Amino acid sequence: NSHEILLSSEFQGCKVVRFIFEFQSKWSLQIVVICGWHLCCRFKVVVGTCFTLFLAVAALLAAVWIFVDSPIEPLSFRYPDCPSLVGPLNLNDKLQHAEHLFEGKLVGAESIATIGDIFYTGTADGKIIKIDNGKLSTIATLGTPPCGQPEHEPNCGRPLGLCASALGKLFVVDAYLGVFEVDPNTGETAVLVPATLMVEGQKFGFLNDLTILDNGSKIYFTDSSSRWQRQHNCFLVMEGTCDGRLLEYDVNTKITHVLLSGLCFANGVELSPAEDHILVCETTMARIIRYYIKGKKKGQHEVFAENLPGLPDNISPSSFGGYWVGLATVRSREAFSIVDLLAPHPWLKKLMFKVHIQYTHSEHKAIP
Ligand SMILES: [Ca+2]
Repeated sequence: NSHEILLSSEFQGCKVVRFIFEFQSKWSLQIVVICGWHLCCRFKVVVGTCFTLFLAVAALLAAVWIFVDSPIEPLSFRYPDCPSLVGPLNLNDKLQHAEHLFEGKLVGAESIATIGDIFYTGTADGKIIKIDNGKLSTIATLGTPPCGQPEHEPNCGRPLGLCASALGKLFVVDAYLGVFEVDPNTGETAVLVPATLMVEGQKFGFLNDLTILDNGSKIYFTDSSSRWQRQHNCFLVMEGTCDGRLLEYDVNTKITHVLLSGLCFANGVELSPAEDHILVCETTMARIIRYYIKGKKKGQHEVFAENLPGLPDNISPSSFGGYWVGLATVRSREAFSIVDLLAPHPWLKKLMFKVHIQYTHSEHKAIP
């Protein structure tokens, strides 16, 4: 793959520019653009050059559009108008003053579980880390090395969601490998739901987060998509695929059921304090869904919070009776929001991703 722009040359005051583009090592395209004498006279050389460049870029984009396959098949949708960052959403700098713990030592820590005063988290290099009295130690790894690069993730594993039960057991969902119970002291691991399991006819692609009943009898977890893996989370958001699921694993029967399907990037999941419903962050749609597991509405779901000022990731209960929700990007009326701009224009998203893969020479494919 190569792309080359041969420099322009002057000919009687006119610009002659030749562009050569090669696509996928199969096709090449040559464009010779001549800014004619009369054009030079009327708009001067600088305008002529701009026009030439505009033509060249347009031709290049047209060639990319024709010859490069799009890795995504985006859907068209619209968000509600972005919320205004006023009142409780007023910008502040509180997080800028947060203390940075273990800087550079915990790369990609996504979720935190606590048992007593001990913290547990999972890192980008596939480790489950114990943080005891300020000391870090690796208690378990779920996959096999090498680790550390995005392309290693499918084998190395990426422990994304961690949750401790009231009985002091530690549970981990790995984006690529499945749902595990991990002994918080010895690090011994046992797989509860392998990622290879097909549940109700659909495979797992991107396991994300989990929560567990206080009595430890049921684990609720999310699969963000069966089409895109974690390393392609950006592709999942941009495509707008809605094949995410909320699932329930019965610890006693060892059976996994689907509670909710058709979610657009199912992400963080959390039980309510009364354990009568579950909240699921639907990242792509900037909203949170409530699914009832008890009471009159058992089995039903509804929107709990919508048009969030960003795309929600994980969710945890706060000590005030509400929830903390991490937002992966900002959506606001006061600033430019790329996800809102692109959502109704699938062709524009396709073009961007075609250019991206053409210029990075990267292989990004959905799960077959
Ligand atoms: Ca997450």
